Amino acid sequence: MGLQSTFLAAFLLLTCIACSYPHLAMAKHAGTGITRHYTFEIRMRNVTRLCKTKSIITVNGKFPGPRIIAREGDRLVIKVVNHVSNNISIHWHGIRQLRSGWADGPAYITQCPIQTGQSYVYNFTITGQRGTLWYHAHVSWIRATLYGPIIILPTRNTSYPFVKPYKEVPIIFGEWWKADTEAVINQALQTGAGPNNSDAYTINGLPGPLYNCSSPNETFRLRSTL
Ligand SMILES: *[C@@H]1O[C@H](CO)[C@@H](O)[C@H](O)[C@H]1NC(C)=O
Ligand SMILES: *[C@@H]1O[C@H](CO)[C@@H](O)[C@H](O)[C@H]1NC(C)=O
Ligand SMILES: *[C@@H]1O[C@H](CO)[C@@H](O)[C@H](O)[C@H]1NC(C)=O
Ligand SMILES: *[C@@H]1O[C@H](CO)[C@@H](O)[C@H](O)[C@H]1NC(C)=O
Ligand SMILES: *[C@@H]1O[C@H](CO)[C@@H](O)[C@H](O)[C@H]1NC(C)=O
Ligand SMILES: *[C@@H]1O[C@H](CO)[C@@H](O)[C@H](O)[C@H]1NC(C)=O
Ligand SMILES: *[C@@H]1O[C@H](CO)[C@@H](O)[C@H](O)[C@H]1NC(C)=O
Ligand SMILES: [Cu+2]
Repeated sequence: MGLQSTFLAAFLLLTCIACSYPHLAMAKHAGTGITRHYTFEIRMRNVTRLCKTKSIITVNGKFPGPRIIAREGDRLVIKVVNHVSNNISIHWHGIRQLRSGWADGPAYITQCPIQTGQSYVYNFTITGQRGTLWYHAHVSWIRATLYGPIIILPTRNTSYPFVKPYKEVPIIFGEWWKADTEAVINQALQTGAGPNNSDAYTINGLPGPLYNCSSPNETFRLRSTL
């Protein structure tokens, strides 16, 4: 399963939460929210997975990237500063950009990518949506390491249409390549063959315990305290 199909699966999984409750879209309070500011410094960081260390592109040195938390009706103002040598843009995946298409993120579609040393301010409101979405880079395969959750809470005094869960943990599926992911996609584009398979599937950036060389503190665990 390639990167694209995995993200597609995650996309379907996550967006179903939104599409199952179309009536909620009516319960919006556009313009009643607050403005939440974030700064994303795009930086390299060395990360070890499967016994191999490599340099990856991250948001603020975090992998996965930091959580964005907002309420339905809020405005998000996210300044992205590019400190790496690659061009960058970030897609706020699943957010309906209502009259803010230039904040959507796909490079060369709705914006030029952010070049090295440059910054761009994404400015948009969240209207008629709640649940968990995610953001990821939208140039080449940089999204292999640059991604993180967007948590949209209901407006105050509004509940989700289900019983309050015991615990809420954002879960993001991904894939890990020991090789440089830009080299993987460039080779595929040059040869016309499919890109090399990843070396591991990941949950929140960590492989499971069954791969060779999955050290205990570098594998995903979800503990229950019930
Ligand atoms: C990653 O490690 C290499 C080799 O040790 C080092 O040269 C480089 O500066 C490190 N990069 C970062 C971002 O720490
Ligand atoms: C970065 O973006 C600029 C402007 O679109 C483009 O001219 C340049 O070729 C891009 N660089 C890479 C490495 O893709
Ligand atoms: C974000 O967009 C709103 C509406 O267009 C505008 O009033 C506000 O000044 C913008 N904020 C920034 C930081 O660009
Ligand atoms: C939420 O409910 C509490 C208690 O009923 C009330 O005091 C508060 O004003 C409400 N807040 C909003 C934003 O409606
Ligand atoms: C892809 O896999 C082939 C076969 O294992 C290997 O020779 C090649 O170096 C890999 N490409 C990259 C970019 O890692
Ligand atoms: C782990 O390594 C051993 C020895 O190289 C190999 O036989 C086995 O298939 C590997 N297991 C996985 C899950 O990659
Ligand atoms: C796991 O433990 C090793 C040895 O203490 C440490 O070097 C490494 O950074 C840790 N990895 C994580 C992801 O915390
Ligand atoms: Cu996307």
